[in-house]
Amino acid sequence: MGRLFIISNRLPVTLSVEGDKISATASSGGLATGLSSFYKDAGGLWFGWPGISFDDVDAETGRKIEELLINEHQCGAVKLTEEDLENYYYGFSNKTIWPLSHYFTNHTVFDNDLWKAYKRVNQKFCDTVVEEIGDDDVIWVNDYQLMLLPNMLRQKLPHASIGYFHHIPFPSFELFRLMPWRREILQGLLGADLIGFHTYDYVRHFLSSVRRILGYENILGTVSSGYRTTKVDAFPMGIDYEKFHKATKMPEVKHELDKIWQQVGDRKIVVSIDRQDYTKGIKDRLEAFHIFLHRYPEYKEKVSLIMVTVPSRSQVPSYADLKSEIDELVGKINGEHGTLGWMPIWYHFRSVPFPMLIALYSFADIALVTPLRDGMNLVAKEFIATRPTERDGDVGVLIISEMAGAEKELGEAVIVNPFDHDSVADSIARALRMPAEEQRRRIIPMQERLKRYDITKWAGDFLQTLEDIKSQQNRLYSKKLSGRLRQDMFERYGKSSKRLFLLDYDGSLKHLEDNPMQATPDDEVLEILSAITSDEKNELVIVSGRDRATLDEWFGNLQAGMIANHGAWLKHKGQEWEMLEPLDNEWMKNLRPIMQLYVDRTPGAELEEKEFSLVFHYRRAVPEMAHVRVSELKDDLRTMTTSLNLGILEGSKVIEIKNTNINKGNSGLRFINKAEWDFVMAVGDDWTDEDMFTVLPGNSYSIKVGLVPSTAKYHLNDVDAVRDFLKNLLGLKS
Ligand code: GDG
Repeated sequence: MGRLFIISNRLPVTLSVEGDKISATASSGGLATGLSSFYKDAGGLWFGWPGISFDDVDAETGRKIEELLINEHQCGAVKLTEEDLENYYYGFSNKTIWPLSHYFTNHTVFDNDLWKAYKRVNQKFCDTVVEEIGDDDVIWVNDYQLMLLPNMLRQKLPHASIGYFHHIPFPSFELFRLMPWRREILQGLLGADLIGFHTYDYVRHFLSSVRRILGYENILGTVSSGYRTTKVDAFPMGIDYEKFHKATKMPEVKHELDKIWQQVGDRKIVVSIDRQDYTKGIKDRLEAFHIFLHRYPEYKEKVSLIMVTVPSRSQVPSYADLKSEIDELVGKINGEHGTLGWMPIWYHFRSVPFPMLIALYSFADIALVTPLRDGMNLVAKEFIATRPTERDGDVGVLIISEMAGAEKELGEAVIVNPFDHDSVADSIARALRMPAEEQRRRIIPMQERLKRYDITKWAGDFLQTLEDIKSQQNRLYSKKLSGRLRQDMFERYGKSSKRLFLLDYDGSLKHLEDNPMQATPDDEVLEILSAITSDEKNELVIVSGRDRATLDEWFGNLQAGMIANHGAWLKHKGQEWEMLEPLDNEWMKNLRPIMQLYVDRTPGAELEEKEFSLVFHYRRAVPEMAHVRVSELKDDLRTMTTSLNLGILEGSKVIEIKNTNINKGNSGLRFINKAEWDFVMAVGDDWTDEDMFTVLPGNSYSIKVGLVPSTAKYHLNDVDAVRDFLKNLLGLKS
């Protein structure tokens, strides 16, 4: 394994430049803590924006900044300008992706200029990092600001291990489909080998969008996107448990606790801490607290809500509006319920230092964490970690929204729907009355869970999975035909005098088109095929699932053999078409009406009748419905087909019923057995080509197009690589 590089929008280091003086302050945020030991030990760097705009930074200062970051923090700067920040960060990231992913369509802006900036800045990240990163390194890209980066990196570093973690929710297909650039974004992510989300719900949503928008299926979370595979899984992010648990003993925290005690005395405290963001449900929380004050007057002067909201993204209009709405609501509630000696809500619009944060977590009786939608929510986990379960008495209660990802791991908390203000109000009263024994019973298992799967475990788990995927690829997948292997093959080609080429067409020599009728051979492919046939030492066979007429029309002028209909028909060079074996298609009469019925019940599906097979196409049908129908249909057909020597073949969004003897292997053998070849090369990209690979003589070159599991010995990345390879082999290119 190579070095490890982390990439995120923000570096875990913030720069300040005053005249000649440049300084950098390291952040103690969760991600920085979790990842630092990994990338530092592995000799890599963390790349991201260091918090200053680079518009006015001259070359000399830029160089000093780079030295400081690299020498003291093992970091590299991505130099963003004011315009980048405005349009990529505050723009597309926070006016488009963030609100849409949190189900706030009313705040979502679709603007082509912002999208262009997002693409441009993702490319800037790519250009900055590829100067440092090698093809055998490991790269971990973080979060929604960089969704195009995995594929941009993949184009430059085809063999690097690339992981991507998404820290926010992935919305359901119904929401994601609204995004005008949905295809590009999904393709961008699928450049990664591993994509991680906080919860299985987000994994499901992502896989469903990939299936419906791009048409790529997955098996147990591994998506096959043409020539590559990507594993998608859930890795719920943890916290630095020990740091939070032990922090309550710090003298600075004790000092802060004394100060709070002097102000609050033995009043009960409800605490609420978040960035000022409309997704966090701050207004709804205030409404619920207001109802609580009305409904439970016995708590008058006995309970206060301490609410810390940290200023955030104030350049974005929807955030600025929120500030005045919250100010107004706090004023209204305090005005209505406050007394001379008691303020129901203590509202702080600022970030508090770490010791104060811990003092608030540990002083509070209740944490009220009620986001309307939240990828994970670390505040809830941090509150649990600070609770002093070692001593007797009250240990506190967490009230958490069912819309936060963290709720999945904190099932013992009091769980609420944040939109149901009445029930949140009742939950506050319930928490205030909860017996100490019940509080402990709930908190202790949550603490144990968070201690086990902490931030280091989380990061280690993600990286281990990425490493496993790479070694699986190296073990399972065929070897790339490059370097020495390629040279050896060229040499053998030169020395041989009786050579056979079995070349699949669609997906191997020609890119797959959405409309298969547009796959007519272009000049380049015809030039390659003619070059093969013009050497009398060569025999070419074009292998295809297409029918005889199409192959004749496209390749009839070439001196080549052909295999049509996946092997049902074959034709030797200069001769007539012949059937692989006498085939009977009487069975079609019986099966056609059954399949037609399924087609009629599945909008978007089609029945294709080939000469010797019936094909049920469901590419355009709603995937979930098609899945149900296909399994029902297979069940129905299975009983009928076994007695008729028919097989059900499943392809990409098709099932085909045909005679079991028909395949590219059996027809390929007719050519293989014809002569003593001293050089055999077969190229194919899909499952039907596997039959051909398995019948080849031992010393043949079987080549799979794409990096996916195969019985072939070698692989080439895609159609362009196949063409390039053949041109070099044939001397069409030096
Ligand atoms: C995004 C996703 C996901 C907050 N106020 C203060 C302060 N904080 C610290 C907390 C916590 C962090 O900030 C906030 O993390 P959250 O997870 O709660 O929320 P987001 O910022 O929205 O984070 C979220 C997360 O990414 C990780 O993947 O969980 O769903 O939206 O660590 O302690 N720290 C200090 N003073 C404050 O006033 N010192």
